[in-house]
Amino acid sequence: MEQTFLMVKPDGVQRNLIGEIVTRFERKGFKLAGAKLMNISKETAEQHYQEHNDKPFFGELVSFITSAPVFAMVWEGENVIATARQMMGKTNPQEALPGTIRGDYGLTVGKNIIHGSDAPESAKREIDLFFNETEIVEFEKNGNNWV
Ligand code: 3AN
Repeated sequence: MEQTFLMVKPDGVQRNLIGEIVTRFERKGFKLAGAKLMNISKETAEQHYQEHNDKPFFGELVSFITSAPVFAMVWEGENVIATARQMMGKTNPQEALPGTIRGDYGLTVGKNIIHGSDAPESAKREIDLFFNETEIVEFEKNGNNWV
């Protein structure tokens, strides 16, 4: 089953949006396979954003993402990579549609609440960067047995 890496960025954590964001993906039907609140080191941040290392905002990006804890997650489900990106909305919250996470809660491109992998290759790379094998849980979900 497809997996993606999603992360509530420091602004989302500080604004108490972890629960809201987790709820959206749970209710959509995706399965949480791993999650942790963590501080990101400068080295990990630079690796994570390696494709932007020639951009003028690279320094800002790294200092923001390392400025306070993030909530890192692995989510699983059919087409989860592309669907999660749709649910996040466009990178610039001013262009993100209402109903999307960035459309509903974001104001600026620098602080846009959430990160999500954009392709299978980046999903694998980012999951491996943030999680070790023991932190990703394989389990059956059969909710009716629990009520
Ligand atoms: P996305 O997060 O939607 O995949 P990317 O990969 O183009 O967007 O950009 C990575 C992150 O870099 C964005 N989440 C955003 O926080 C930041 N970013 C993108 N463009 C700018 C910009 N022009 N100025 C400042 N930060 C930016």
